[in-house]
Amino acid sequence: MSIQCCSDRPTRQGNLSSFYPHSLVSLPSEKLAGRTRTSMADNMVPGESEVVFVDFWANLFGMRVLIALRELGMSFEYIEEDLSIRKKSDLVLRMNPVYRMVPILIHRGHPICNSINILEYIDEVWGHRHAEAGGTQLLPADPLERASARFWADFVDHKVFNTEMRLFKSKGDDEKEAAKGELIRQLRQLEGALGDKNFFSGDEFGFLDIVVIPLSSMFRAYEQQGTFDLEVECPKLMRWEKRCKERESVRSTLPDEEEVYRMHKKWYGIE
Ligand SMILES: N[C@@H](CCC(=O)N[C@@H](CS)C(=O)NCC(=O)O)C(=O)O
Repeated sequence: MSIQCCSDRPTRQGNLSSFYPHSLVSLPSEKLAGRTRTSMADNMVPGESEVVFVDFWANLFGMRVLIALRELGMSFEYIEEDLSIRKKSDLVLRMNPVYRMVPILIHRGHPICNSINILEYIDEVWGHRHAEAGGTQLLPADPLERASARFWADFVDHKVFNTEMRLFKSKGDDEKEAAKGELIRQLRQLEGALGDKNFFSGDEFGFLDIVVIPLSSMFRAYEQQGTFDLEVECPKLMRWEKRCKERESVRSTLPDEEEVYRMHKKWYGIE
């Protein structure tokens, strides 16, 4: 399923600030996991920074974007969209009228929607600068490796997330066993793509690592829900998880796992 960006593209003068107050919610600071309004100069109007990131603290898709922004050392303004209440903010309705979802990146007033699309945008717009300064671009340079990274990203979004949902919503032992078996199979397939490498594209942390690592916020939940041990089932993937979590961008982004699990149980209606 491809996600379209909205065609209604407000200009910077379209004044995002009129939508802003509704989106700001006060959450206990530990839940925000570093999602404070970073890098806003004192004289800036809220919502009018060059780069604005709109998300909900427990959203695995949004964590990808936050990690990418931090990897590239970018300045941005963060706006929390409270998905625990039913009503969407005017900002989200206006910036993503097609799907009404977060994450949304707003660059000079233009919305970019869907986490994978956003990562690619970040890489295209700011990745070169980062590479010139001695870093690496998020996506691999080689077209075949890029195609492979995109393939596995699609696999995570369309296979693994669906199976996660099946596991959480399963009723009865048979359904649960089937979903658990499928999830372990898929995580092993992902582990196969990692192979013996440090990161998915080799020695450098990049695009596919960023796509997959937020899933680790749910690994302990998978174990509890399915009664299995990921150290036993996917030991290489677990070592990769630890390597990723040594990075500041990842550590500062992933929220408390128990809080994320609690929120997902609410979303899946199992609490
Ligand atoms: N494919 C999208 C999925 C984004 C998504 O599912 N966002 C959810 C949060 S987990 C959302 O905003 N849900 C709000 C709703 O459906 O009302 C992406 O990668 O960004």
